[in-house]
Amino acid sequence: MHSESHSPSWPAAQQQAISYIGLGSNLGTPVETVLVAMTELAQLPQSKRLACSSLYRSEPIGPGEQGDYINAVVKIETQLPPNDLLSALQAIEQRHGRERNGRWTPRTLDLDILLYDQLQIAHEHLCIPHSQMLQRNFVLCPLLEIAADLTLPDGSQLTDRVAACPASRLTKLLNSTP
Ligand code: A4P
Ligand code: MG
Repeated sequence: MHSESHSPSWPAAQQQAISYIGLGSNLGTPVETVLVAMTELAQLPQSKRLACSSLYRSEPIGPGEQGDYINAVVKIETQLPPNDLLSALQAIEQRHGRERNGRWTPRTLDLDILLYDQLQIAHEHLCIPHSQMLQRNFVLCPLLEIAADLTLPDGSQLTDRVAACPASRLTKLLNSTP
């Protein structure tokens, strides 16, 4: 958990912002974990869950032999400033027994802030838009499902970003929208 104070460039006491959260799991019971995490995202303080993508099975990106991931994206409306939202997401990860064993290693639950309105920040502990999202079809495809007309903070269209994204194995699980 992080204790740094608000950077002056971050929104303080908030109006409503739209944020997209990426969910990923490849340890334990990933489908169940992601579905439970979706219900927990509906209970975030000062927030409302607006949409959930389907669940997707994806090829793991990371070191060594790892199981497939289950990925999804959730849209929320929130009054939490970005750093408070990050803390709330990390608390949910902890409840799911998340252990941090290194970058891109297997995990019970990973929750990433993909987007927060049109905000662009590159802070040591919080980078928005998420630094890897444009290279990951397991992020962009579920995002497209719930935000087809989205314009990204750099002015590009999500549909164009999906078309340009490197292909890796990705399967939508049928009837998996909660
Ligand atoms: N952090 C910075 N920006 C953000 C943000 N926008 N949202 C910081 C959330 N956290 C952010 O994260 C490390 C630190 O990133 C946090 O303390 C936070 O301050 P972490 O969750 O502890 O570590 P990590 O997830 O291993 O690192 P990283 O670099 O965030 O990895 P990613 O990008 O989350 O990738 N393959 C498939 N198929 N599907 C996946 O979901 N996920 C990963 C993890 C790798 N391979 C995958 C998948
Ligand atoms: Mg992460």
